Amino acid sequence: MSAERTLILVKPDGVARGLSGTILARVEAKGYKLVDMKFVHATREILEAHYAEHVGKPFYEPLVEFMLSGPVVAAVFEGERVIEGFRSLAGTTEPTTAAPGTIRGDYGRDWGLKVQQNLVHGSDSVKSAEKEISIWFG
Ligand code: D4T
Repeated sequence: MSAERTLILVKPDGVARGLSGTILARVEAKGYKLVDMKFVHATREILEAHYAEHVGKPFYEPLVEFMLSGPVVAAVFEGERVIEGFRSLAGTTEPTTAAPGTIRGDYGRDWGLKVQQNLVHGSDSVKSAEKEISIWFG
């Protein structure tokens, strides 16, 4: 059986704030293995595929604009239960209330915008991970 993999993005706010290295270091320090990585400026096409489940929601267009606002780091990490483990490390969606000790809890805040700028993305299931790794890495 092959090891579980997840797609992690350091979103444009994380890159712009100089937190890419810190964020990736925390994932590595937890013990997950970095197996692929690239610095990339997303396209609308990539984001439409990546965020297909959110089309039509009020934050969808602001989310796409935000994700197009600068480069992201796309990374694939591997390890037993890495999907669940990274989401626990990232913290909940809203950085205001994400637990201290998590990436979003420690480095994120609400900036009063139409979309939460919450530093990272992590796949939420094996199926999403497979789809997202193929979207970002082909
Ligand atoms: P991602 O997908 O980026 O890892 O974040 P989450 O799994 O925590 O959140 P999500 O997919 O539900 O939402 C994607 C993205 O949209 C922003 N968002 C979300 C927002 O600004 N307002 C909202 O009410 C929701 C649900 C934040 C993350």
